Amino acid sequence: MKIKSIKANEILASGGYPTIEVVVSLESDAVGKASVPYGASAGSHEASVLVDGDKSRYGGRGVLSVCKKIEETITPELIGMDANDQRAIDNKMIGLDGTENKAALGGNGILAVSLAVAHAAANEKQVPLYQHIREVFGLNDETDALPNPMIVAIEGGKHAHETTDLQEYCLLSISDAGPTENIRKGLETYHELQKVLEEQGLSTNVGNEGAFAPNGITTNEKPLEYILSAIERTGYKPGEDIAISIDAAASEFFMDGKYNLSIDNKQLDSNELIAYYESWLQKYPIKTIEDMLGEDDWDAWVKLTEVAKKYNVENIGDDLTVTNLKRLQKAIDMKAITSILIKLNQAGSLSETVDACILAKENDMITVPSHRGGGETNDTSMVDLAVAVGSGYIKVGPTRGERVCKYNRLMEIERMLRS
Ligand code: 2PG
Ligand code: MG
Repeated sequence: MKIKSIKANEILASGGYPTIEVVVSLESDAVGKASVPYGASAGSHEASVLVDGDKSRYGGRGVLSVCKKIEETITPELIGMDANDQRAIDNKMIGLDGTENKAALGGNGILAVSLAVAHAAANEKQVPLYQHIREVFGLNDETDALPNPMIVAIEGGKHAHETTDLQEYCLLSISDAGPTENIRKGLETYHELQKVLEEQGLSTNVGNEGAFAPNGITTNEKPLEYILSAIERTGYKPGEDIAISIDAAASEFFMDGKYNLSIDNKQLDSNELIAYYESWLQKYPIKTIEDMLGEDDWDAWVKLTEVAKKYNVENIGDDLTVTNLKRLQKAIDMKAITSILIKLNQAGSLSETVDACILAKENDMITVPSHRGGGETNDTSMVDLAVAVGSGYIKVGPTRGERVCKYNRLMEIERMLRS
Protein backbone atom coordinates (compact mmCIF):
# COMPACT_ATOMS: atom_id res chain seq x y z
CA MET A 1 0.00 0.00 0.00
CA LYS A 2 2.85 2.38 -0.71
CA ILE A 3 1.88 5.88 -1.81
CA LYS A 4 2.95 6.50 -5.41
CA SER A 5 1.63 9.98 -6.15
CA ILE A 6 -0.42 12.83 -4.68
CA LYS A 7 -2.20 15.44 -6.80
CA ALA A 8 -3.92 18.50 -5.39
CA ASN A 9 -6.54 20.46 -7.33
CA GLU A 10 -8.43 23.68 -6.76
CA ILE A 11 -12.16 22.85 -7.07
CA LEU A 12 -15.33 24.75 -6.16
CA ALA A 13 -17.31 24.29 -2.97
CA SER A 14 -21.05 24.97 -2.68
CA GLY A 15 -20.48 28.59 -1.65
CA GLY A 16 -18.90 29.29 -5.05
CA TYR A 17 -15.40 29.73 -3.62
CA PRO A 18 -12.50 27.37 -4.14
CA THR A 19 -11.51 24.50 -1.95
CA ILE A 20 -9.06 21.60 -2.22
CA GLU A 21 -9.41 18.17 -3.71
CA VAL A 22 -6.64 15.62 -3.42
CA VAL A 23 -6.12 12.42 -5.39
CA VAL A 24 -3.77 9.83 -3.91
CA SER A 25 -2.52 6.88 -5.99
CA LEU A 26 -0.86 3.81 -4.53
CA GLU A 27 1.76 1.60 -6.14
CA SER A 28 -0.98 -1.00 -6.55
CA ASP A 29 -2.84 1.60 -8.65
CA ALA A 30 -5.62 1.93 -6.08
CA VAL A 31 -6.79 5.54 -6.01
CA GLY A 32 -8.41 7.66 -3.29
CA LYS A 33 -10.01 11.07 -3.73
CA ALA A 34 -11.25 13.52 -1.12
CA SER A 35 -12.24 17.17 -0.86
CA VAL A 36 -12.74 19.42 2.14
CA PRO A 37 -15.37 22.02 3.16
CA TYR A 38 -15.10 25.36 4.95
CA GLY A 39 -17.39 27.03 7.49
CA ALA A 40 -19.35 30.29 7.32
CA SER A 41 -19.29 30.80 11.08
CA ALA A 42 -16.00 29.09 11.79
CA GLY A 43 -14.84 29.14 15.41
CA SER A 44 -11.68 31.13 16.03
CA HIS A 45 -9.92 28.10 17.55
CA GLU A 46 -10.31 25.85 14.49
CA ALA A 47 -7.46 24.52 12.35
CA SER A 48 -6.58 27.12 9.74
CA VAL A 49 -8.23 27.34 6.34
CA LEU A 50 -5.37 28.62 4.24
CA VAL A 51 -6.11 30.70 1.11
CA ASP A 52 -3.90 32.50 -1.42
CA GLY A 53 -4.82 36.06 -0.46
CA ASP A 54 -4.26 37.04 -4.10
CA LYS A 55 -7.11 39.51 -4.61
CA SER A 56 -6.98 39.10 -8.38
CA ARG A 57 -8.47 35.60 -8.04
CA TYR A 58 -11.73 34.82 -6.21
CA GLY A 59 -11.25 37.89 -4.01
CA GLY A 60 -8.19 36.32 -2.41
CA ARG A 61 -9.88 33.00 -1.66
CA GLY A 62 -8.11 30.83 -4.25
CA VAL A 63 -6.18 27.85 -2.91
CA LEU A 64 -3.51 27.34 -5.58
CA SER A 65 -0.74 28.12 -3.08
CA VAL A 66 -2.10 25.41 -0.77
CA CYS A 67 -2.14 22.92 -3.65
CA LYS A 68 1.47 23.90 -4.31
CA LYS A 69 2.42 23.27 -0.67
CA ILE A 70 0.80 19.85 -0.87
CA GLU A 71 2.74 18.96 -3.98
CA GLU A 72 6.06 20.50 -2.99
CA THR A 73 6.24 20.06 0.79
CA ILE A 74 3.92 17.19 1.72
CA THR A 75 4.12 14.89 -1.30
CA PRO A 76 7.88 14.18 -1.30
CA GLU A 77 7.68 13.18 2.38
CA LEU A 78 4.69 10.89 1.91
CA ILE A 79 5.77 9.07 -1.26
CA GLY A 80 6.59 5.46 -0.36
CA MET A 81 4.78 5.59 3.00
CA ASP A 82 2.22 2.92 3.85
CA ALA A 83 -1.29 4.29 3.18
CA ASN A 84 -2.65 1.86 5.75
CA ASP A 85 -0.69 3.60 8.50
CA GLN A 86 -3.00 6.60 8.79
CA ARG A 87 -1.53 7.78 12.08
CA ALA A 88 2.01 7.86 10.69
CA ILE A 89 0.80 9.79 7.63
CA ASP A 90 -1.08 12.34 9.73
CA ASN A 91 1.73 12.70 12.25
CA LYS A 92 4.19 13.29 9.44
CA MET A 93 2.08 16.16 8.08
CA ILE A 94 1.45 17.60 11.55
CA GLY A 95 5.22 17.56 12.13
CA LEU A 96 5.95 19.16 8.76
CA ASP A 97 3.48 21.92 9.53
CA GLY A 98 4.83 22.51 13.02
CA THR A 99 2.20 25.04 14.16
CA GLU A 100 -0.57 24.67 16.73
CA ASN A 101 -3.40 25.34 14.24
CA LYS A 102 -1.87 24.09 10.97
CA ALA A 103 -1.25 27.63 9.77
CA ALA A 104 1.85 26.72 7.77
CA LEU A 105 0.47 24.06 5.41
CA GLY A 106 -3.23 24.71 6.05
CA GLY A 107 -5.69 22.50 7.90
CA ASN A 108 -7.59 22.33 4.60
CA GLY A 109 -4.56 20.99 2.70
CA ILE A 110 -3.53 18.50 5.39
CA LEU A 111 -7.07 17.16 5.82
CA ALA A 112 -7.58 16.71 2.08
CA VAL A 113 -4.44 14.57 1.90
CA SER A 114 -5.32 12.71 5.10
CA LEU A 115 -8.76 11.71 3.79
CA ALA A 116 -7.59 10.89 0.28
CA VAL A 117 -5.01 8.50 1.78
CA ALA A 118 -7.76 6.80 3.80
CA HIS A 119 -9.93 6.43 0.70
CA ALA A 120 -7.01 4.97 -1.27
CA ALA A 121 -6.27 2.41 1.44
CA ALA A 122 -9.97 1.47 1.75
CA ASN A 123 -10.17 1.05 -2.01
CA GLU A 124 -7.05 -1.09 -2.02
CA LYS A 125 -8.60 -3.32 0.66
CA GLN A 126 -11.95 -3.21 -1.15
CA VAL A 127 -13.78 -2.32 2.03
CA PRO A 128 -16.07 0.64 2.72
CA LEU A 129 -14.33 3.65 4.22
CA TYR A 130 -16.12 3.26 7.57
CA GLN A 131 -14.80 -0.28 7.91
CA HIS A 132 -11.28 0.82 7.05
CA ILE A 133 -11.46 3.57 9.68
CA ARG A 134 -12.59 1.01 12.27
CA GLU A 135 -9.75 -1.31 11.37
CA VAL A 136 -7.07 1.36 11.35
CA PHE A 137 -8.09 2.92 14.66
CA GLY A 138 -9.06 -0.30 16.47
CA LEU A 139 -12.75 0.58 16.65
CA ASN A 140 -13.89 -2.94 15.96
CA ASP A 141 -16.11 -3.02 19.03
CA GLU A 142 -18.43 -0.45 17.51
CA THR A 143 -21.89 -1.83 16.95
CA ASP A 144 -23.72 -1.29 13.71
CA ALA A 145 -26.17 1.13 15.34
CA LEU A 146 -26.28 3.89 12.77
CA PRO A 147 -26.53 7.62 13.35
CA ASN A 148 -29.87 9.38 12.98
CA PRO A 149 -30.35 12.54 10.93
CA MET A 150 -30.20 16.03 12.46
CA ILE A 151 -31.78 17.90 9.57
CA VAL A 152 -31.34 21.65 9.44
CA ALA A 153 -34.85 23.02 8.78
CA ILE A 154 -34.62 26.77 9.36
CA GLU A 155 -31.38 28.70 9.18
CA GLY A 156 -30.33 32.23 9.96
CA GLY A 157 -27.32 33.84 11.61
CA LYS A 158 -24.37 33.93 9.24
CA HIS A 159 -26.01 31.44 6.88
CA ALA A 160 -28.70 33.79 5.58
CA HIS A 161 -29.68 37.46 5.58
CA GLU A 162 -32.40 39.19 7.61
CA THR A 163 -33.55 36.10 9.41
CA THR A 164 -33.04 34.84 12.95
CA ASP A 165 -30.01 35.73 15.06
CA LEU A 166 -29.69 32.04 15.93
CA GLN A 167 -28.11 29.98 13.19
CA GLU A 168 -30.03 26.70 12.96
CA TYR A 169 -33.25 25.02 14.03
CA CYS A 170 -33.11 21.31 13.19
CA LEU A 171 -35.39 18.30 13.01
CA LEU A 172 -33.95 15.47 15.03
CA SER A 173 -35.55 12.38 13.56
CA ILE A 174 -35.08 9.72 16.20
CA SER A 175 -37.63 6.93 15.98
CA ASP A 176 -36.11 3.47 16.31
CA ALA A 177 -36.85 2.70 12.64
CA GLY A 178 -33.27 3.35 11.49
CA PRO A 179 -31.80 6.24 9.50
CA THR A 180 -33.47 5.60 6.12
CA GLU A 181 -36.93 5.76 7.65
CA ASN A 182 -35.93 8.61 9.91
CA ILE A 183 -34.61 10.60 6.97
CA ARG A 184 -38.00 10.11 5.29
CA LYS A 185 -39.91 11.23 8.38
CA GLY A 186 -37.64 14.24 8.80
CA LEU A 187 -37.97 15.32 5.17
CA GLU A 188 -41.76 14.89 5.25
CA THR A 189 -41.79 17.20 8.24
CA TYR A 190 -39.51 19.65 6.42
CA HIS A 191 -41.91 19.74 3.47
CA GLU A 192 -44.84 20.31 5.83
CA LEU A 193 -42.85 23.15 7.38
CA GLN A 194 -42.80 24.79 3.97
CA LYS A 195 -46.61 24.98 4.08
CA VAL A 196 -46.57 26.29 7.65
CA LEU A 197 -44.18 29.08 6.65
CA GLU A 198 -46.17 29.93 3.54
CA GLU A 199 -49.35 30.21 5.60
CA GLN A 200 -47.51 32.72 7.78
CA GLY A 201 -46.73 34.76 4.67
CA LEU A 202 -43.04 33.95 5.01
CA SER A 203 -40.71 33.22 2.11
CA THR A 204 -39.37 29.71 1.74
CA ASN A 205 -36.14 30.58 -0.02
CA VAL A 206 -33.24 28.58 1.32
CA GLY A 207 -29.93 29.54 2.91
CA ASN A 208 -26.37 28.18 2.72
CA GLU A 209 -27.31 24.72 3.94
CA GLY A 210 -30.44 24.26 1.83
CA ALA A 211 -32.81 24.94 4.77
CA PHE A 212 -35.54 27.59 4.83
CA ALA A 213 -34.26 31.07 5.58
CA PRO A 214 -37.40 33.19 5.88
CA ASN A 215 -36.89 36.94 5.84
CA GLY A 216 -38.73 39.03 8.36
CA ILE A 217 -39.26 36.29 10.92
CA THR A 218 -40.27 38.25 14.00
CA THR A 219 -38.58 36.49 16.93
CA ASN A 220 -35.91 33.89 17.56
CA GLU A 221 -38.55 31.70 19.18
CA LYS A 222 -40.92 31.61 16.18
CA PRO A 223 -39.06 28.83 14.31
CA LEU A 224 -39.67 26.54 17.29
CA GLU A 225 -43.42 27.17 17.02
CA TYR A 226 -43.42 26.58 13.27
CA ILE A 227 -41.39 23.40 13.53
CA LEU A 228 -43.55 22.00 16.33
CA SER A 229 -46.62 22.74 14.25
CA ALA A 230 -45.08 20.96 11.23
CA ILE A 231 -44.27 17.89 13.34
CA GLU A 232 -47.82 17.75 14.68
CA ARG A 233 -49.41 18.31 11.28
CA THR A 234 -47.32 15.54 9.73
CA GLY A 235 -48.68 13.19 12.37
CA TYR A 236 -45.38 12.38 14.07
CA LYS A 237 -45.00 12.39 17.83
CA PRO A 238 -43.06 15.46 18.98
CA GLY A 239 -40.05 14.41 21.03
CA GLU A 240 -40.50 10.73 20.17
CA ASP A 241 -40.44 10.53 16.39
CA ILE A 242 -39.12 14.00 15.76
CA ALA A 243 -37.51 16.28 18.30
CA ILE A 244 -35.94 19.71 17.83
CA SER A 245 -32.32 20.73 18.08
CA ILE A 246 -30.95 24.26 18.01
CA ASP A 247 -27.52 25.57 17.06
CA ALA A 248 -27.33 29.20 18.13
CA ALA A 249 -23.73 29.78 16.92
CA ALA A 250 -23.81 32.36 19.71
CA SER A 251 -20.28 33.67 19.17
CA GLU A 252 -21.71 35.43 16.13
CA PHE A 253 -24.06 37.60 18.19
CA PHE A 254 -21.83 38.12 21.22
CA MET A 255 -20.56 41.68 21.28
CA ASP A 256 -19.21 43.98 23.97
CA GLY A 257 -19.95 41.48 26.72
CA LYS A 258 -23.60 40.97 25.75
CA TYR A 259 -25.54 38.62 23.52
CA ASN A 260 -27.33 40.80 20.99
CA LEU A 261 -30.58 39.18 19.86
CA SER A 262 -31.45 41.88 17.35
CA ILE A 263 -34.83 40.61 16.15
CA ASP A 264 -35.98 40.14 19.75
CA ASN A 265 -34.55 43.55 20.60
CA LYS A 266 -32.78 42.00 23.59
CA GLN A 267 -29.21 42.49 24.79
CA LEU A 268 -28.63 39.81 27.40
CA ASP A 269 -25.77 38.76 29.64
CA SER A 270 -24.99 35.04 29.93
CA ASN A 271 -27.34 34.41 32.86
CA GLU A 272 -30.23 36.22 31.23
CA LEU A 273 -29.63 34.35 27.98
CA ILE A 274 -29.62 31.00 29.79
CA ALA A 275 -32.93 31.91 31.47
CA TYR A 276 -34.36 32.86 28.07
CA TYR A 277 -33.27 29.52 26.62
CA GLU A 278 -34.68 27.67 29.62
CA SER A 279 -38.13 29.06 28.81
CA TRP A 280 -37.83 27.30 25.44
CA LEU A 281 -36.69 24.02 26.99
CA GLN A 282 -39.86 24.11 29.09
CA LYS A 283 -42.15 24.60 26.10
CA TYR A 284 -40.76 22.68 23.14
CA PRO A 285 -39.58 19.11 22.48
CA ILE A 286 -35.93 20.17 22.32
CA LYS A 287 -33.45 17.33 22.68
CA THR A 288 -30.12 18.94 21.85
CA ILE A 289 -28.73 22.47 21.96
CA GLU A 290 -25.43 23.60 20.45
CA ASP A 291 -23.20 26.65 20.83
CA MET A 292 -25.87 28.49 22.77
CA LEU A 293 -23.10 30.59 24.33
CA GLY A 294 -19.88 32.15 23.05
CA GLU A 295 -16.81 30.09 22.24
CA ASP A 296 -14.87 31.33 25.30
CA ASP A 297 -17.73 31.86 27.77
CA TRP A 298 -16.69 28.69 29.67
CA ASP A 299 -18.31 29.39 33.05
CA ALA A 300 -21.67 30.11 31.45
CA TRP A 301 -21.42 26.81 29.56
CA VAL A 302 -21.11 25.00 32.87
CA LYS A 303 -24.29 26.69 34.12
CA LEU A 304 -26.14 25.89 30.91
CA THR A 305 -25.18 22.23 31.16
CA GLU A 306 -26.75 22.10 34.61
CA VAL A 307 -29.96 23.65 33.27
CA ALA A 308 -30.01 21.37 30.19
CA LYS A 309 -29.68 18.29 32.40
CA LYS A 310 -32.93 19.16 34.17
CA TYR A 311 -34.73 18.76 30.85
CA ASN A 312 -32.74 15.77 29.58
CA VAL A 313 -31.25 17.94 26.86
CA GLU A 314 -27.78 17.35 25.42
CA ASN A 315 -25.56 20.44 25.50
CA ILE A 316 -23.33 20.23 22.43
CA GLY A 317 -20.05 22.08 21.96
CA ASP A 318 -19.01 23.13 18.47
CA ASP A 319 -17.11 26.45 18.26
CA LEU A 320 -16.36 25.84 21.96
CA THR A 321 -14.55 22.56 21.40
CA VAL A 322 -13.63 22.70 17.65
CA THR A 323 -12.97 18.93 17.48
CA ASN A 324 -9.78 19.67 19.40
CA LEU A 325 -8.49 17.27 22.05
CA LYS A 326 -7.25 19.99 24.41
CA ARG A 327 -10.45 22.00 24.29
CA LEU A 328 -12.54 18.84 24.61
CA GLN A 329 -10.50 17.77 27.65
CA LYS A 330 -11.06 21.20 29.20
CA ALA A 331 -14.81 20.89 28.53
CA ILE A 332 -14.79 17.44 30.16
CA ASP A 333 -12.87 18.66 33.20
CA MET A 334 -15.19 21.65 33.65
CA LYS A 335 -18.38 19.69 32.83
CA ALA A 336 -19.13 22.35 30.24
CA ILE A 337 -20.82 20.07 27.67
CA THR A 338 -22.50 16.69 27.45
CA SER A 339 -22.05 16.04 23.71
CA ILE A 340 -19.83 17.27 20.90
CA LEU A 341 -20.14 18.35 17.28
CA ILE A 342 -17.43 16.84 15.10
CA LYS A 343 -16.00 18.53 12.02
CA LEU A 344 -13.06 16.97 10.25
CA ASN A 345 -11.81 20.32 9.03
CA GLN A 346 -11.84 21.83 12.52
CA ALA A 347 -9.26 19.25 13.51
CA GLY A 348 -7.45 19.11 10.17
CA SER A 349 -6.66 15.38 10.01
CA LEU A 350 -8.54 12.11 10.21
CA SER A 351 -6.48 10.77 13.14
CA GLU A 352 -7.07 13.82 15.34
CA THR A 353 -10.78 13.73 14.52
CA VAL A 354 -11.08 10.06 15.44
CA ASP A 355 -9.13 10.72 18.66
CA ALA A 356 -11.61 13.45 19.61
CA CYS A 357 -14.48 11.03 18.96
CA ILE A 358 -12.86 8.33 21.10
CA LEU A 359 -12.23 10.73 23.99
CA ALA A 360 -15.81 11.98 23.76
CA LYS A 361 -17.23 8.46 23.82
CA GLU A 362 -15.05 7.48 26.76
CA ASN A 363 -16.78 10.31 28.56
CA ASP A 364 -20.28 9.17 27.59
CA MET A 365 -20.80 11.92 25.07
CA ILE A 366 -22.77 11.66 21.86
CA THR A 367 -20.65 12.59 18.84
CA VAL A 368 -22.31 14.48 15.97
CA PRO A 369 -20.32 14.74 12.74
CA SER A 370 -21.49 17.78 10.78
CA HIS A 371 -21.47 19.39 7.35
CA ARG A 372 -20.18 22.96 6.98
CA GLY A 373 -22.26 26.02 6.25
CA GLY A 374 -19.93 28.08 4.11
CA GLY A 375 -18.89 25.70 1.38
CA GLU A 376 -19.54 21.98 1.21
CA THR A 377 -18.44 19.48 -1.42
CA ASN A 378 -19.80 16.13 -2.53
CA ASP A 379 -17.33 14.37 -0.27
CA THR A 380 -19.16 12.02 2.11
CA SER A 381 -16.26 10.99 4.37
CA MET A 382 -18.02 12.55 7.39
CA VAL A 383 -20.77 9.93 7.08
CA ASP A 384 -18.32 7.02 7.12
CA LEU A 385 -16.57 8.62 10.05
CA ALA A 386 -19.92 8.84 11.88
CA VAL A 387 -20.63 5.16 11.26
CA ALA A 388 -17.08 4.12 12.19
CA VAL A 389 -17.09 5.85 15.57
CA GLY A 390 -20.73 5.08 16.43
CA SER A 391 -22.06 8.64 16.35
CA GLY A 392 -25.56 9.43 17.52
CA TYR A 393 -26.47 11.85 14.72
CA ILE A 394 -25.12 13.49 11.61
CA LYS A 395 -26.03 17.13 11.06
CA VAL A 396 -26.72 17.93 7.40
CA GLY A 397 -29.04 20.28 5.46
CA PRO A 398 -32.22 18.94 3.85
CA THR A 399 -31.77 19.92 0.19
CA ARG A 400 -29.05 20.62 -2.42
CA GLY A 401 -26.68 18.06 -3.87
CA GLU A 402 -23.75 18.60 -1.54
CA ARG A 403 -26.09 18.00 1.42
CA VAL A 404 -28.31 15.14 0.27
CA CYS A 405 -25.27 13.14 -0.90
CA LYS A 406 -24.51 12.71 2.82
CA TYR A 407 -27.96 11.29 3.52
CA ASN A 408 -27.72 9.15 0.41
CA ARG A 409 -24.44 7.73 1.68
CA LEU A 410 -25.97 6.98 5.09
CA MET A 411 -28.86 5.14 3.44
CA GLU A 412 -26.41 3.26 1.22
CA ILE A 413 -24.49 2.13 4.30
CA GLU A 414 -27.70 1.04 5.98
CA ARG A 415 -28.58 -1.04 2.89
CA MET A 416 -25.09 -2.61 2.88
CA LEU A 417 -25.30 -3.52 6.55
CA ARG A 418 -28.78 -4.96 6.28
CA SER A 419 -28.27 -7.03 3.13
C1 2PG B 1 -22.24 24.74 12.53
C2 2PG B 1 -21.97 24.66 11.06
C3 2PG B 1 -22.76 23.68 10.28
P1 2PG B 1 -20.54 26.51 9.92
O1 2PG B 1 -22.06 25.79 13.15
O2 2PG B 1 -22.54 23.74 13.16
O3 2PG B 1 -24.10 23.70 10.43
O4 2PG B 1 -21.94 25.92 10.46
O5 2PG B 1 -19.97 25.52 8.99
O6 2PG B 1 -20.90 27.81 9.25
O7 2PG B 1 -19.67 26.72 11.12
MG1 MG C 1 -22.46 24.83 15.12
